[in-house]
Amino acid sequence: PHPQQLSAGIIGAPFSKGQSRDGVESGPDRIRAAGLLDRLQLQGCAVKDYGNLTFEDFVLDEPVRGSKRVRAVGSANQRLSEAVQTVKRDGHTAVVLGGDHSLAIGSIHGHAAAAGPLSVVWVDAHADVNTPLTSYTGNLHGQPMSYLLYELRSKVPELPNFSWMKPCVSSRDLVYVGLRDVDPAEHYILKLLGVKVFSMSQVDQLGVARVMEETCDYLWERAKKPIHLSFDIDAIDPSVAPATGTPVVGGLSYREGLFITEQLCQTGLLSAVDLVEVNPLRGQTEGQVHSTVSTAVDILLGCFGRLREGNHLLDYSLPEP
Ligand code: EXY
Ligand code: MN
Ligand code: MN
Repeated sequence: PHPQQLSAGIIGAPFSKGQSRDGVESGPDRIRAAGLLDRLQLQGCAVKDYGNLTFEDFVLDEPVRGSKRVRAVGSANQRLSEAVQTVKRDGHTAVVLGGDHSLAIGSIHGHAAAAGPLSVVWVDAHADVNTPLTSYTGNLHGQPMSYLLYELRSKVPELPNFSWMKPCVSSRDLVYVGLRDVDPAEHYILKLLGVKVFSMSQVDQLGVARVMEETCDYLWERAKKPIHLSFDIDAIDPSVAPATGTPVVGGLSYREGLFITEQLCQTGLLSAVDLVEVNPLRGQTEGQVHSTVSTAVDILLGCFGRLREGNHLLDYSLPEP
């Protein structure tokens, strides 16, 4: 689709309690300050900014089965789910600016509640599919997919402030791209469920073009469903996007990252995007922060039709001499 046929509904989700490093809550404002809205509008895309969500504070939020700040994460995601449902019912492609990746729980839940069964493309260095019982760290940002998958329902304990949500994604409708730091239990889960994974090995082997071709073929084998892209900035190599909480060497290049967005946009099925884990406080220099934030902006522009070959508005006409 042409950018002028698209509209973005932007939700800021300045949430950081799915992990332990300060700073990721300033992601939404930094991404806006880098000109996201203006640049989307300049490429012809309609934009509505729904502002930043606010989240409930929990004074007592003791670990549950080793997982940290479960009540805060559950409550924040309930709000986010409702916000995403509103944006989808208003007819926009939803954009969730994180915040940490635990936000995918509410984002994907809300998207599915409004749009029905989804395909999920998860671009990340990590699989984020630990259950509360397999996590080494207790951080919820390493767990969101385990709450969302039907197939893991019986493996996830009941948690406070999570009773509003039910799994809504089938493991056959999930594709990972960019993995390179997967815990043993996560690897076991991915193999057990037969999840489609394009780790960095497959990106090396096949190239990003074949990876995206196979991603789409795989997701469309049964039906063309709306696509939810959950893009963790740490999928991109830390030489380009260092300002993030859990950087891992050997990641996607800037070009591979953009190519993924160009291809997904061209499907015409991209229905919601998360851009998470930008943490300005994790950059060692202002240059590192700038590089990370501008990569995040470019990824989002790619999701809304920006092409590296160039673009022009539909009513463009050459000036007459
Ligand atoms: N697998 C590790 C954990 O469960 O804590 C690391 C997860 C990092 C999650 C990042 C955001 O994608
Ligand atoms: Mn992640
Ligand atoms: Mn990650």
